[in-house]
Amino acid sequence: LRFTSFGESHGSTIGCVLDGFPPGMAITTDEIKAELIRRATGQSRHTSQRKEKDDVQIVSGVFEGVTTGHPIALIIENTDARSKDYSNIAKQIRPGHADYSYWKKYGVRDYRGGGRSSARETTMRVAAGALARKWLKQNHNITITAWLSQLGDIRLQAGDLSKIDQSPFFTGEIDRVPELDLYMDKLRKSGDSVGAKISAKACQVPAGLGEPVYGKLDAELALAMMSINATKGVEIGAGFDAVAQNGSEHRDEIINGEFASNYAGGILAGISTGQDITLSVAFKPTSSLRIPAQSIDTDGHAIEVVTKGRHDPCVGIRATPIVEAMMALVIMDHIMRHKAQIQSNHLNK
Ligand code: EPS
Repeated sequence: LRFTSFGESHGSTIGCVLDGFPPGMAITTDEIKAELIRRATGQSRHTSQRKEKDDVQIVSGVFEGVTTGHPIALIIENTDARSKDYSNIAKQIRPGHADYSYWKKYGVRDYRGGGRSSARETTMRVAAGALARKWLKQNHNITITAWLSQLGDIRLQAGDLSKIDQSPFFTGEIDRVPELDLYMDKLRKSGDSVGAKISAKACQVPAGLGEPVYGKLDAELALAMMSINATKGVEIGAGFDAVAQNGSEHRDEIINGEFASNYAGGILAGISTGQDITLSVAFKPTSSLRIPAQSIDTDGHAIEVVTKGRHDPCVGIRATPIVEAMMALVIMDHIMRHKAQIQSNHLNK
């Protein structure tokens, strides 16, 4: 399975190609849109107020509502970009933003929004992930759920994960939504931003996915998560907590044929064990702020930057469906690779 996206936050269109998807799965734009809405801006007061329709078009790889096995191409028009909001920073570098490293690498400044580095790009990951999630559920009964496990310094338990879509926070601790509302309202008024941690689990994943050295399942999940904009860290299973554990605690004992714990996060030596695959992802605070900051312009002069436009005080909250989508794409890819190697002796005659 190969996935790539194209388009910038303020370009005419964003899109993706998902190549290698198996033929024969029914899919509609409504099913994809149902996932896109979960990630979209403008759904609550706690996100960017940019109002994109996110009307997805399937332009290749689906005929009469069914995947054909050819590359699946999806596109979405950008309908609510306001590039003039960024004219004041046309030559300015926002500290903590891709502005700096893109400028150093390419020497070309596309100041319209975040360009390729914008969370806008993640729309296409969720669109492609909608197909992968459906395929995983339909063919292998695999479900993937992510939730907000930390907002700034507020730590959250998984709670009742059937309720994560009942609030804009993707929290299973639905009783704590007023506390989160209050926190975000205060933050927004201050003009500042904050980070977030998203945790996720994939259930019913069979044992044996992944490769032992190169192409480890955990390495590829980590790569997929790190490729999401604003990601700063990924943990598999116990993650960094494993540092303070003893081996006698961390090893997941097998009692009467059942694992007694899951500190490994469902992956041992790069290969799935059949337990739930668990991971967490750290998202940094958004760097586009109306609070003034010291920086430079593209001529190297010292300046003070103030960013206008519509931004997320915590882009990590909206990352929940993106984490689910990336997890789905990686696990689906590994199922297909596993079958190619392990079941290739049994071709139909
Ligand atoms: C983003 C900045 C804002 C967000 C955008 C992500 O866009 P703009 O530059 O137009 O103000 O609205 O998010 C989306 C449009 C989206 O669909 O996720 C950023 O800098 O990451």
